[in-house]
Amino acid sequence: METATASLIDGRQIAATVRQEVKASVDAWTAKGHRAPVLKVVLIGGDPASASYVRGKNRACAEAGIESETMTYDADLSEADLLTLIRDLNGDPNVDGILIQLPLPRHIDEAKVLRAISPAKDVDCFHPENVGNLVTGEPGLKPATPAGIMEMLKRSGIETRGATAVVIGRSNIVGKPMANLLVQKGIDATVTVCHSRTPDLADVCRRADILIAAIGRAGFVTADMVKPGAAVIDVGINRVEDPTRKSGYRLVGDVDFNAVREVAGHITPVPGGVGPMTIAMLLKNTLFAATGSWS
Ligand code: BQF
Repeated sequence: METATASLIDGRQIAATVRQEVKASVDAWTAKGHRAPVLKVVLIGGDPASASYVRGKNRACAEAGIESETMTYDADLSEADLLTLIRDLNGDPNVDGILIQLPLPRHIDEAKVLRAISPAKDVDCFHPENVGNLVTGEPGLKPATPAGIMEMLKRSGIETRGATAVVIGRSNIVGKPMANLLVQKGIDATVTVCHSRTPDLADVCRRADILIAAIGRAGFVTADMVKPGAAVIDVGINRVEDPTRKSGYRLVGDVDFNAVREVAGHITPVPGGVGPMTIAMLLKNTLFAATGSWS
């Protein structure tokens, strides 16, 4: 039997549109005589993936007219010195946004560091005050990956109202804030959060009109876990060995893409899906931190 293939949600394309919109807003802001928005990125240690993410963020900022400066430190930077640096950036009126690139070295207490960032400059939205505002539905900064997914759903015409949404993964960065955004008034999805201890996970997933995979395991979501016609959003970025690539690896998501695309109605690719939206929403958050407006 012939089966329809899912339509691809092109994250690169949607992100490019968002980035253009941010650029237009930045241009309007500076045309009124304000300085350009300024983002400070703190990169600690030599993790190549982190360095590459930071380069991507800096490039995206430059294209949108946002000034970004990366402050690079050795992995042995002390927690006390990092806290001092954050306090200096908090008090600097020429800094709008502060981003501490994660993960941090093991000797640094991540929660303590993220609490030290001024909520008004917290463009990753990890400060408890911003997390609280997200949960209660107050306006403000939103975590970039879940906000990017909301933007993708909206701009792809995927109905959330009355939809059953299943989020696989309960991280503070993706799963928990994602579930909170989906249940907000006006979005109106009915949300289930699954994790490694969830019984009958496949059965739960099969009820989803919107299935969000943020597990961190390559190809975890298989075709039998997907309701026909569902929108499948793949947050995973996993390295798998691939001797045909000159790097020796390729990136795959948490979804078995080739099998699931035969069942789903909409699907995001990896790369080129959620990842570019994360960067676009970081720009949007920096615009908001600088101007107090989303546009
Ligand atoms: C794409 C991240 C895990 C741990 C720390 C575009 C990004 C990724 C993929 C990117 C991520 C993941 C970032 C693509 C930022 C997303 O084309 O598919 C962009 O730069 N990301 C990060 O800063 O830290 C992480 C994932």
